[in-house]
Amino acid sequence: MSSKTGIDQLRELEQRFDRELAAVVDHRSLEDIQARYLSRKAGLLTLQLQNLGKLPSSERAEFGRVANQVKTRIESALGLLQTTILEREKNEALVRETIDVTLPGVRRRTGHRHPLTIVWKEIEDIFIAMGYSIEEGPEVETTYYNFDALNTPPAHPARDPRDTFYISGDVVLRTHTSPVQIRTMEKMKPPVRIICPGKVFRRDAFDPTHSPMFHQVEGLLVDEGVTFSDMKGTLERFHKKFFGESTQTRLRPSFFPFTEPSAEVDITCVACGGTGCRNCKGTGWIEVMGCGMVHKSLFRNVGYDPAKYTGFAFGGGIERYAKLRYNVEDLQLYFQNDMRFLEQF
Ligand code: 2NM
Repeated sequence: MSSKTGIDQLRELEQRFDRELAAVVDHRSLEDIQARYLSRKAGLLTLQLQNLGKLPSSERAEFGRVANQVKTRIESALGLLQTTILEREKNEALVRETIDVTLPGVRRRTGHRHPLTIVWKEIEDIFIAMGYSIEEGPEVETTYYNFDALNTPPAHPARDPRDTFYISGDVVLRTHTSPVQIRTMEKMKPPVRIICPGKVFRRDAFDPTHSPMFHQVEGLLVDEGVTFSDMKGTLERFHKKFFGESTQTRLRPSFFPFTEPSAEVDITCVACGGTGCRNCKGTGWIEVMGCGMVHKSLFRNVGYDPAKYTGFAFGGGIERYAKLRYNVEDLQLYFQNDMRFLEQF
């Protein structure tokens, strides 16, 4: 190979490099051309430089000089372009990735408790503070736990399939949470202090005052020497905690199969404080729950000695307490899950 040809090839390579350099637009194509010409193993210029050893010694100096010139040109052209490209790409990235920190954020809608759950937990907390514990049980019950053990006679109207959901002849959807209290008494000896909240089912069509499913809280306290006045004091304390210290509680005689004596529980009207208004139909009182001294036959059914123990029980609807707390009349609102309603609590 003559040095003329070798130097010509160097010059051709240089021109080819200039053409290809013009097509370099980003760091990727820059890295490509860098490798193509300068790669230590297979770069086009590197290969040319290997020709040096094949030249006659008289021509080596000239070839070497031109080769160095070309190499320096290529390296500095690439270095210059690299600075330009990196700078441009950095600026492009800055523009592309700019975040306007003054834009309003995406508002996350956080959930919260359902109004019935708020009231449910509040009732639980008041009784927990008085030493009660929470007991829950099955929503599908046998007629034994839902009726028989609770002293409800075989012909009692509550057993009518038009009022109670029957799964089979002796299995029902519980109509109250009292079966949980029977189950608890079967499990533990007195003293018993429990609250049983949960879903209950009655065969009613949905309307503003009825629902086939609603919620109850029932309470039970059994020990030696428990009296009717213990019951009244407990319910009074509960209502003062829930509705405010000025709330009064009164009992009126009533009847339930599972308690004797039994009473309806009224509180002074939450709207007028007892003076009489539309809310309480002018009476000053609002009925909130039922209560009574646990019937001896229940104690016999669970193996407690009725001569040794007495107890009181009470039960009320969570929806009723929610209605009085939030002044929401229409029962259906609690179950339709309309966000416009739920968001208000
Ligand atoms: C009421 C009214 C009166 C009651 C009775 C029992 C128990 F523990 F004997 F099973 N639980 N709840 C009861 C008593 C419920 O609701 C209106």
